[in-house]
Amino acid sequence: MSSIDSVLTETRVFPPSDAFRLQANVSGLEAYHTLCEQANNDYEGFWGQLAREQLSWHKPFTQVLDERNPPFYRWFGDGELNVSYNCLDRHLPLLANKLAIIFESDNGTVTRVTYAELYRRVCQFANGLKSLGITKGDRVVIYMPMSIEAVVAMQGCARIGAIHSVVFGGFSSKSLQERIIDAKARLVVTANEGVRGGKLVPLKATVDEALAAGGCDSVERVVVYKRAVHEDGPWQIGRDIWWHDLVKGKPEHCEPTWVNAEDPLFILYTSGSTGKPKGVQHSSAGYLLGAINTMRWTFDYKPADIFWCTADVGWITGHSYVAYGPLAVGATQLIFEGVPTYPDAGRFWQMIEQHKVTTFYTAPTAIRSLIKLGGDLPAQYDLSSLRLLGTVGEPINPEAWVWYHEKVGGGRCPIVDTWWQTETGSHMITPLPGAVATKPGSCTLPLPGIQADIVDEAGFPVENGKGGFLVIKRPFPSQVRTLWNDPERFKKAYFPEEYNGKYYLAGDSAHRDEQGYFWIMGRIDDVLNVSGHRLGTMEIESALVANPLVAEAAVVGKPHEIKGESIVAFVVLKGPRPSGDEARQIIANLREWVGSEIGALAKPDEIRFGDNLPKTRSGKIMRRLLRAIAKGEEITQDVSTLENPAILQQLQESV
Ligand code: 6R9
Repeated sequence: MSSIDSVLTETRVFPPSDAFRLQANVSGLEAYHTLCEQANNDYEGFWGQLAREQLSWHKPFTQVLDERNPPFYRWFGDGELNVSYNCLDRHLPLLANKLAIIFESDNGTVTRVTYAELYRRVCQFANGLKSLGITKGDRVVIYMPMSIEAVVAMQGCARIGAIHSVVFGGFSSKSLQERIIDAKARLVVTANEGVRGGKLVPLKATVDEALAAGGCDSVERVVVYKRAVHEDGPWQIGRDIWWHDLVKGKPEHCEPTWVNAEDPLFILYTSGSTGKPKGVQHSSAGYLLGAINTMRWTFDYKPADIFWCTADVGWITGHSYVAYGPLAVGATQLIFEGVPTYPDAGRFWQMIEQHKVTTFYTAPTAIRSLIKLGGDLPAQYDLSSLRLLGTVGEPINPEAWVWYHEKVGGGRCPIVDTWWQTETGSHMITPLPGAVATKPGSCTLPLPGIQADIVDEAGFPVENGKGGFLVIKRPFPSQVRTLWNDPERFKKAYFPEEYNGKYYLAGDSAHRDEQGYFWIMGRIDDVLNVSGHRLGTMEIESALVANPLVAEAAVVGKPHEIKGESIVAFVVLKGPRPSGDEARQIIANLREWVGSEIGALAKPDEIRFGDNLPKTRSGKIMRRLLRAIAKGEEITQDVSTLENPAILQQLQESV
């Protein structure tokens, strides 16, 4: 379904309606071009002005961009501010009683929190952190369910200058342990449990397991939010502390710790093409500026909006468009604990109706699964409050786009297909909904000030219609600053020598059409995109090989109707190649194994056994052949360099 061909032949164009354009923050194509020109003519002036207008500074900056030590760029480098102050305090004079968060739990209970109340909660939690000795620059790992508390924990860290690293609640204890060790976290914030789709997620137990597995000596305390459903598990006196005990009696004000613009706000681990996850480090000021600009540009933010981004705070989308962006502009946002298909596939639509959501932002994989499970369900709800729709995470298939546009958006809401990454911090290529005509499947044009291009191996721009590597040619405020503990890897991974270390290499391939619209084709590295989540093939392979039965493994992606890509693993066992019931049993065990090594989202959908893997004479696994085999395609490629051609047939027959 997610075929590149269908994208290539897409010709439908949807210009913004007059009604939308006339009220838009950036109104009309000319306004967009004017902004782009301003940025091109005076790059620093453009960003500097935005940073002065959109951020509240404790100490104003005098220098916009410092490029003396590429690719370690600094933005607004002598300024001081506090991100939590920008998300809370500065709204209080006018918006104290405005709703900041409408939280809906898995079973439908709704909790509403105003800006004044959120401010109190963040301050109390920040004071709690201080009472545990956490100070500026300390790392705090957050392993939480979707909740008001998750946002409070992130904002609380920001308030005192502590660096958070949120780990998605679906990750295993092993993945959690790895991240805690790499970040040398002093504190872990978790919940006793999470609830998703009526099922309990044992978060605290997973933290216990991670910490017991060793190497986590840096962790002094574990703060546990009671999402009380169940009996409490084991408790380590002296280490574990209940959230409610921590904040009890703490002052409701906490002076923000002023930090340098470049001080890290957070680290977020993401998959790269080699085994270890990359600790993407973001700045304070530049990052927040990206989130604010895109709330205004891409989401056309208006004070009366009810904004809903369905992403979990464990991903970058949940950082920029749940924990920071909406609060920084003073929006009212909906936060949802559960899953789109519980109690049925009408849950999202029911919630949009109930809370009168105006701006809805979700992933293509969710849209595809909701089409499949209940394509007619949106019609049963009143979705007339919606005015803007968005997608993120992977290319959206034109047919899913059109369904979203018609069935959810009533043909009236623009769709912003936002291309960006953990590393870019905020949207890079996306329509401005009141300015740029959309085409189903295209993320359209770069935002003002974003110098995106498509180049060949040597760094020369490719002509329209030709595929190439997506790069960003100039530094921008919200970009990744470095990889935690690994500046060398940062340089190598993102600023290759082929481009004189100047261009940011996104790791995606793309092409442009005759109007200059960008169409993302997929990753160029060994990274899979499963349900909009990045997974390194190496990570999964390493997990498989860590199993005592496994000698060798190669993992590839295969197009999947709902998940975008599914995971196919080719495995060589140390013992003889199994068949029948024995093979089925080992497959089940290996899937569980990967689930516990990395997390359920990394479990291979398919595992095939071979006596060997197709390799070149120099011993390199020929992944393109494995990809073809996984798709059931005939092998037309040249296999003459293969050391063991006979293996191909065996793997093809091993379904
Ligand atoms: C925000 C996020 C980044 C990778 C990126 C690309 C894919 C994201 C996309 C898209 C096509 C879009 N991707 N948005 N592909 N169209 N609108 O998803 O960050 O988890 O780091 O993934 O996701 O391949 O390189 P992250």
